[in-house]
Amino acid sequence: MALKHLLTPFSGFLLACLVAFSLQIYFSPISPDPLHLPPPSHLPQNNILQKVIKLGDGVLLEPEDVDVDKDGTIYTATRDGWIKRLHKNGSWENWKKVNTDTVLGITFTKDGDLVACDTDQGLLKITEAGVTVLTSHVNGSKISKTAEKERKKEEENERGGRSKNYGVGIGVGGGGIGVGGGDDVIEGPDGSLYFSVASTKFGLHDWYLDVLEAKPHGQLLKYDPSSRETSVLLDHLGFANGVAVSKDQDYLVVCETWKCLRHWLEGKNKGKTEIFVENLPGGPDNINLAPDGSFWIALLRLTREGFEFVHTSKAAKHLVAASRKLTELVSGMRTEAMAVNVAADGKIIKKLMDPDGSVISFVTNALEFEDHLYLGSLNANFIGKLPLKDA
Ligand SMILES: *[C@@H]1O[C@H](CO)[C@@H](O)[C@H](O)[C@H]1NC(C)=O
Ligand SMILES: *[C@@H]1O[C@H](CO)[C@@H](O)[C@H](O)[C@H]1NC(C)=O
Ligand SMILES: [Ca+2]
Repeated sequence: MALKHLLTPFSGFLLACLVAFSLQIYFSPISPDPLHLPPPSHLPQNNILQKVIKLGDGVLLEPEDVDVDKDGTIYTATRDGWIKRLHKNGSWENWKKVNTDTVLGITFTKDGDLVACDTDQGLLKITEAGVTVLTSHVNGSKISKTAEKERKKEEENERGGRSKNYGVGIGVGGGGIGVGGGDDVIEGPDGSLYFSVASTKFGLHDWYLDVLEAKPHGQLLKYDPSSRETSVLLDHLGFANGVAVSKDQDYLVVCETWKCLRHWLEGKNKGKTEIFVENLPGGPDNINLAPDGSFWIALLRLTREGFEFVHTSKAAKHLVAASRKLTELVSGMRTEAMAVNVAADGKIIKKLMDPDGSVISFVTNALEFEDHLYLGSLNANFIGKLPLKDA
């Protein structure tokens, strides 16, 4: 009798748990696969990135990418919707208003125009005259398919009184935005613009869900300025991000989860794609060609120490995906900064770190210019400037 009394509430509780868990999987925003983490890096830890000088401290809201024009003026896109630039005399200028917090990668073309990836609108051209959209569609459909979906979802959530935002603190805007409109861009030798789409499924605020889902939703697109057409060059990439062109302009490099691919633009292998570097000790963000022909790649620590198990368990992924707090607990971007220098043969030469993120973390870009490294970050209100003699 006593046992029966005990058992009923207990089994009821178990049943409730089971139902709740099944429902959670049923309504889960992700359909996850296991993510195989890279082997531990053999390069020693260091704190070289803690030596950065802070440029524009407090003026620059989460500057993701950095580029330099012919005159040595430094440009970045910030989360308050500006393209800001640093003149040689040390003064910052709010150069052009883009009115969106979703501009990530920027690059200068040989003609001196600034091209920017807006994850919401597509590829933008920014000149003294103003801002124009170069392309927003690929193969007849909107590049940033997620943008509209996200906005609708968020509106519904707000109406329902439960606003979900899985983004790990990126952006100040409230609107849902897609990483689908472009992440990083580079001009090829023939004037084509090559740009990456990190995820055709999840938005910028939801990008950690793409990490958890671990399915290859990324693409490399090509915009041909003469025909004004955009095509898919590479499909099914895992969170496609940084794009760069080699010193001899004979190949381009596009980065995805833990590795970068080399796609030949010229020569006997033209059109072929192969692995350039793999087993990177973090998730690659932007990549930039260095003056000596090597590359600098910013690496993200995707997982906080001790939470690696989440990537191998579907149940844990569903659980984490259901709560923004858990997502923040698991994600490691704000706990560390890392950049690597990779030779033209794909060998990792050097690793620079802020191992506890105490000075800079979430470094998304490393650009070498005049013997310094310029570091963008989605968790800083400055650009880090590191004298390379200290590296
Ligand atoms: C710095 O240079 C820019 C561009 O030439 C100029 O507009 C600005 O007024 C200068 N600022 C100072 C403080 O000299
Ligand atoms: C582009 O669209 C056509 C027609 O809808 C389709 O057959 C083709 O597979 C698409 N190509 C890509 C790369 O999506
Ligand atoms: Ca990027």
